[in-house]
Amino acid sequence: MDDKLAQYKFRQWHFWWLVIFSFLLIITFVYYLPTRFLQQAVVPHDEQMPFDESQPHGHDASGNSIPIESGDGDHMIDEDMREHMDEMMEDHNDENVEHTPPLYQEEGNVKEGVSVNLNISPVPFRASIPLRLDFFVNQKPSNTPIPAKDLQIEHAKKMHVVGLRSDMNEFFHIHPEPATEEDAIFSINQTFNKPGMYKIWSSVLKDGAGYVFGHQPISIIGAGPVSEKKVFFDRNLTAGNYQVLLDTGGSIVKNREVILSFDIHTLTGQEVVVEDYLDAQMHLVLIKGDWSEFVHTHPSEADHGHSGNYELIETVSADEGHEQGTVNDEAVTFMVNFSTPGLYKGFAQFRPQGTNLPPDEAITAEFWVEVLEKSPSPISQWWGLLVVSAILIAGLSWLVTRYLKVKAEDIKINVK
Ligand SMILES: [Cu+2]
Repeated sequence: MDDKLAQYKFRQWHFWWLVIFSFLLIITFVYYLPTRFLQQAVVPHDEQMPFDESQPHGHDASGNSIPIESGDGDHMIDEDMREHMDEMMEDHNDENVEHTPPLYQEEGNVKEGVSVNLNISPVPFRASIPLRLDFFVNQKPSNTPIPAKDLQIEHAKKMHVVGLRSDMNEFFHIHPEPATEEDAIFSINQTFNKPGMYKIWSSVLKDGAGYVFGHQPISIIGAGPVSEKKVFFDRNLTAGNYQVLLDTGGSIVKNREVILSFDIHTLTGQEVVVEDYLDAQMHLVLIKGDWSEFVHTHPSEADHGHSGNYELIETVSADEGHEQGTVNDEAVTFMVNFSTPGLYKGFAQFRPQGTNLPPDEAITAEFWVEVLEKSPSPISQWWGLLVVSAILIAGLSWLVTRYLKVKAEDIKINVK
C-alpha cells in the first residue's frame, strides 16, 4: 500500500516538475534566446567606440560610447543599411581626430577664455515686438573683445543661435552678424511671438575649437499663456507641406550611439530630396526638457560627400528606361550620443530642393525622444508577469492540494 502511495506521490511531483520545466524551456527557446539572438544580429556586440567628439553636445566631453541597441517597432535595418552604418562608423571615427569637442558652458560660469555675453534691449522684454539681441564675443577675465575676423565659419556662419520657450515650443535658429569683421558684437532682431521663459544658446568656433554658451533664461511679457507643453512620440512628423518619417532604431539608451534617420516626403507621399541648409543636409538640434543638455549636430561629415542619403527602397516607375522616371527613397541619418537619460525635444531642419524659402531659413520638424537610463530588459514585462503568475498558480494549487489532503486525513482519523 505504502509503495503505491509513494509511487503516486512521486508521479505527481514528476508531473508538475515536467510542466514547469517544459514551460521554462518554451520561454527560453521560443522567446528569450531568439529575441537576444535577433538583437545581437542587429548591433555589433560590445564594440567600444570612442566618444563622439565631433558632435556638439551640452557639456565637456567625458568620452564613452557603447553599442547602439535596437528596440521595439519595425525599423528599417537591413544588410545594406548595416554596411552603410559600418561605413559611417568608420568615417565617423576618422572625423573624431579632426574635431575638438565643443566646450559647453553657461554664460555666467565663464571665468577664463572665450566667452559670449548676451544683452537684450529694450527692457522690459515684450512679446510681438522686435527685440535686439547683442552677443559680445570676448576673452575672460579681461573682457577683451574678440573681433569677428578671429572667429571661424562653421556651417556657413560665424555664430549660430538657438532658442526656445520653457514648454519646448517657439523654437528658433538664427544667425546674428557683426557690423564689420573688426566688431566683436554680433547682433540680430528677434520677435518673440508668445510670452514666457526662454532659453538661448549661442555657438562660435575659434582656433578650431567649438564653444557653446547657455545664456541666462529671459522672461518675455505679453498676453496669452506662457506655456503650452505637449509631449508626443509620433514618428511620422508633419512639417509644413511635408511629412518626415523618423526612425530611432528602437529604444534610445544614454551613452549609446544611436542613429536617427529622417525620410522626407510630400504630404502625398512623393520623395523629397533636400538641398543644403547652412552647409549641411539637415541640422538637428536636441534639447533636454530641463534645458540641461544641448546638442546641435549634422549628418556625419563623411556622408556629406555622397549627400548623406541612404537608399532605402528603390522606386521604379512604370516606364522603365526613361531616365527621369526613377527617384530613390532616401533618408538623412545622424549619429547622436545622449549622455543623460530623460525627455529630449528634437528639431530637424531641412530645405526641400528648389524651395523658395530665404537662404538662411528652413522647415523644422519637431519630435520628442525618451532616453532611457539602461536598455529595456529583453523579456518584456508581459512575459515576466506570465511566468510569475504561472509559478504562483502552481505553488498555490500545490498548497491547496496538500491542505485538502491533510483535512481528508483528519476526517478519516476522526471517523475511525
Ligand atoms: Cu545655425
